[in-house]
Amino acid sequence: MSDTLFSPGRLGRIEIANRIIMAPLTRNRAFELVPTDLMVEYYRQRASAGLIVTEGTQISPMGQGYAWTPGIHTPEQVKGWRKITEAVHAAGGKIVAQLWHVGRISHPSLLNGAQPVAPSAISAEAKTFDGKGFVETVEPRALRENEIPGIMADYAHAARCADEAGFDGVEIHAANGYLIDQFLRDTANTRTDDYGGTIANRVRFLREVLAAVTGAIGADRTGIRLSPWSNANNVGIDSDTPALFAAVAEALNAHDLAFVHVVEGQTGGPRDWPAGGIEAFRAALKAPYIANNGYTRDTAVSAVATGAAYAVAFGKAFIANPDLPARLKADAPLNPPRQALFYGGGAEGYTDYPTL
Ligand code: 8OZ
Repeated sequence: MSDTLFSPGRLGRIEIANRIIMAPLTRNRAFELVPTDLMVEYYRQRASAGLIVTEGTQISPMGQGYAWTPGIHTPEQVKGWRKITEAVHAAGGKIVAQLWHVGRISHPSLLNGAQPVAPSAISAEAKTFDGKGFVETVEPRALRENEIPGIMADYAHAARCADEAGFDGVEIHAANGYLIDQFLRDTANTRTDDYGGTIANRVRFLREVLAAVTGAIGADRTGIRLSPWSNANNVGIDSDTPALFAAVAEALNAHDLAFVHVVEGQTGGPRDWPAGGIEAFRAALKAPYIANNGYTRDTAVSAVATGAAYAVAFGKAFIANPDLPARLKADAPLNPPRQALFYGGGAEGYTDYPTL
């Protein structure tokens, strides 16, 4: 195989110009929860990525967990996203919408006073941002079994909205301790019905999301992001991660998905922990594999050259380098990201990073 990080390729139905993927990045600049013209400019600047995965976009009002994150469930939001997909396509890029439900990682102040929902009434004791500052997440309300079909309908509706907005596909956010990850793990899911207990039952919610989204827009335009070994948002490490994620791999392999995108190791922390964990999961997967978490130019080049990954996603490097593929190709220096400007605010630290 002679694939390199710079080779064109294909993720399901999506043709990509290179293997350099823009990771989903929460930026909290959609003050009315609708994509803005500034966001159009931000994504347009980054259209040379092989594929852009948008920031997490809530599938419903109850799916929101932070201030000023855009949704993908109303006509106004579809209209706003359409400007973004048109700008990215006009610049030769590809873009998928990340479909997000945060579950318990939220706060009543973001939900019109409602209590966040989750598989079980267990507090994450994590933090969220409510627009004024960081606040402790609250104890969620356990979803009734008869509410789950409505959430699946929300996933299908959001996928159809993404299609209508002109996206090339979607990425299901099943990582980092949000709703789907909460159902998967016995640390957050203590249900005694068909959605809890055995591994097969805890994977059921994910299987139903996969069916809803692939049924709405097709498996070859559906990808997914997972973080099997991560404790992001205090989700906890499952008592049997290898067995749980073997069952997850089987659920994914039941569809011809466009890609599986994995946060390796700890989100924002060590990637190679525990040794061999990610390799076993990757080996069980049928779909093209996108690796993520702290890759450098050298490790990304090597991951694609050795076949360890089909493509590699970069987060912070894409925040600070709109022309990241050109810089990696030329082995040019990278702009450093300005972390204080990641969340909220305007153009500063968002659309003002220089190209080469
Ligand atoms: C950073 C800040 C807020 C949300 C994730 C969607 O961790 C996020 C997120 C990241 O997946």
